[in-house]
Amino acid sequence: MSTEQTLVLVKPDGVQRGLGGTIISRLEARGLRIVAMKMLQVSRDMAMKHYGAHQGKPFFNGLVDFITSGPVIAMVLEGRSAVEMVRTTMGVTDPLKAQPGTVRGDLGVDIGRNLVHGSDSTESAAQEIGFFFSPDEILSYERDVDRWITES
Ligand code: IDP
Ligand code: MG
Repeated sequence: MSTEQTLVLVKPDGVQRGLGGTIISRLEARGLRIVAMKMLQVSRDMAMKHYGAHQGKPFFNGLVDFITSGPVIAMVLEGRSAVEMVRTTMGVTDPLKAQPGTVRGDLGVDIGRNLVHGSDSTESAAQEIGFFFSPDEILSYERDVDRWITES
């Protein structure tokens, strides 16, 4: 039950479909605090690093093409159990199998166009945050509302 940081990307399909605000709203509404955010176009080099664990899989080249195909919105979100909070709010990888009520389950249909990325562990979050943000881009602040989101 500790405070964590996680990396979230609204992928190029989310930006193109005008779903950036919707996706960010759903995460904010769960109480997560945005501590860094920017828009950028991911380079192939960055994509290979970010998705390094998938190198060699049949979908890897398509995944790199996709994630570099247009601007993304990158964010660091912070909060209690932030990694799991983001993963459950996103839904499972394949939108067809994702539960209604999740971003992917409500808004997606294709595993190769699943709208959003969220780190899968605190270890990968630390690594991915380092790919996308320098330490001085990550803010540290509290909100009065935080005491209404978690008991302690
Ligand atoms: P995750 O995004 O839910 O963590 P991962 O297994 O880490 O899912 O896969 C990374 C990304 O690779 C997925 O979000 C999706 O965009 C893409 N991907 C994964 N499996 C497939 C597949 O079977 N076909 C096409 N793309 C895939
Ligand atoms: Mg993953």
